[in-house]
Amino acid sequence: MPDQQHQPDFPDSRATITFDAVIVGAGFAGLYMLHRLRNLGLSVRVFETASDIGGTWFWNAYPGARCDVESMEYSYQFSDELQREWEWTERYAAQPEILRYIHHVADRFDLRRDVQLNTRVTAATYDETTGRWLIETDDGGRVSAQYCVMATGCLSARNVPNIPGLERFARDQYHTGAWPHREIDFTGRRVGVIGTGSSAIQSIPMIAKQAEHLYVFQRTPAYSVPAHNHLLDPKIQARIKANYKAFRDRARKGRAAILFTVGVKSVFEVTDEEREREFQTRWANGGIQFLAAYADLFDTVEANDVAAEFIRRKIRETVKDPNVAALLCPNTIAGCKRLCVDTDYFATYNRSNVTLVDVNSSPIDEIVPNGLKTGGRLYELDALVLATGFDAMTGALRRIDMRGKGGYPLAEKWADGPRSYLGVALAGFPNLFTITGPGSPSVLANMVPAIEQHVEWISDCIKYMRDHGHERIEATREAEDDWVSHVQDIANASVYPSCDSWYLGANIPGKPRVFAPYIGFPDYVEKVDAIAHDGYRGFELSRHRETQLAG
Ligand code: NA7
Repeated sequence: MPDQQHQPDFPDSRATITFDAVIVGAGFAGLYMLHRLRNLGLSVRVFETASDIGGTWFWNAYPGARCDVESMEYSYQFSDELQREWEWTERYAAQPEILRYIHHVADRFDLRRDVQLNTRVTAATYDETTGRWLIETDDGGRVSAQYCVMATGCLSARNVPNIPGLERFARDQYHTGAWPHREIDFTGRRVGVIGTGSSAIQSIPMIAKQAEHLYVFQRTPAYSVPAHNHLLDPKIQARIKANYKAFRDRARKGRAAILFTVGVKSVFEVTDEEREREFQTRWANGGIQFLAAYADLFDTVEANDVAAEFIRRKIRETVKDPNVAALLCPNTIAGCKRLCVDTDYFATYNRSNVTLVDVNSSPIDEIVPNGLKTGGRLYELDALVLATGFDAMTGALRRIDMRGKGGYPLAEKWADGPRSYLGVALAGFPNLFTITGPGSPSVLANMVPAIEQHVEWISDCIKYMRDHGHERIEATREAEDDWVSHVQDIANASVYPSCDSWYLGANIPGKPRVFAPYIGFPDYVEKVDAIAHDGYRGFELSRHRETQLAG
């Protein structure tokens, strides 16, 4: 792990210090935003809860954590020198390597000196008299800024399940989304993992290799395809770098801003043999491109089920015990929850030290100091791993006491689900920007290009404001309403809303069921660029004084 070097001393935080911009979060989004705003000549402070930079890639340090987008595509492209000089070692980078990369970027662009670590933003309030945001932090600090940029991440607010007795577990307990930055050795220990989403699917094979016994408590099985990860051939890397820009441009044209071949035919248009060959080839290649085999796999349940059945067949072929295989076979829409990418996940259930426990037919009764009770049995555990996911897309923002004009709380604005204009701005919250907010492609796209696109759009917007003498920007209510409907219309034309997923908030009890991300990265980019080109259509821009006089 990189050490925490170069952390500057910040002056006494109890006085209200002023900045042009405050950025919340120092992951991929916050760091690049800092770089861009600094280049515009703005004074900027970044607040980061964690003890180091890296965001998602700092927190998710669990065994086996790895990106499901290929390394050559999962990095910044704003600097050609940067993208050429960094050498990735594997097809899919593991968490430590991505974190090393983020540290490299921070060093290269001297970003650390404006990042205040170990500081959680607790409140952000818009002050209409000054036209500035007041940001409060958990160390009692207060800063004021003209712009507030939320770079808080889509999967950063951990979901700790409400299981009776959880807090009484007396042995080691971990959440995959807050994994300690030290070696955790499960050798000789009885370990329980709750959850079978992507984090569990990556960590289970690794934990199983060490544990005396591993119990996996599964409520809903997940679809997963093999990664077929391997070392990156330096020759292939050099070939891509020789024309990196063209490679990136091609990727940005893809629906998810990822470069893979997308089938143009319907899954029903081809013969059984042709379809089998195509699925087998994609399975052998590995990765999420599997579900791009045919054009209609996300359009209808029937089409999707053809691909889903192929995955189920692979599970049955891999897992020797037919009862365990049956439990591992999902029966929902494939890809409706993000498709998992694994290394030896299903084969891990053939190990004699791994037991799959179904907590769907018989839910977890309670956690007791020495284990977990379900189905009338106590599973004694030395360590418990919560791989229970996140309050996605909105959780990190809602956990901050955010108030817009007239003290209007975000919690109230989003009481029936997230509302945003372009996933980047909120009506009633002037000069506040959200990077990869709800209503933008974000988690349905390759996150790094999605982040870069937002950061550049926001910094271009701030530059435009400065060049034109505007001090204040706010999305109009009408534009926001239209955008919210547009996002839902696109989602409703797909199979996505038909099954429970964190895209819909369905994993969090009581959360309104609203599909949060925008489907289709290229369409999105075209739309938001046109809006900027039209002088920020759907926004009101003004000098602060003008607004006050008008009000
Ligand atoms: P996910 O995909 O939200 O998975 C969380 C898992 O935890 C999922 O299997 C849940 O079952 C399970 N869960 C949550 N609460 C409970 C309770 N109370 N009892 C039993 N099981 C529970 O989170 P991940 O961290 O794996 O992945 C998130 C994203 O990160 C992923 O999509 C990638 O993009 C990277 P459920 O399905 O709700 O029945």
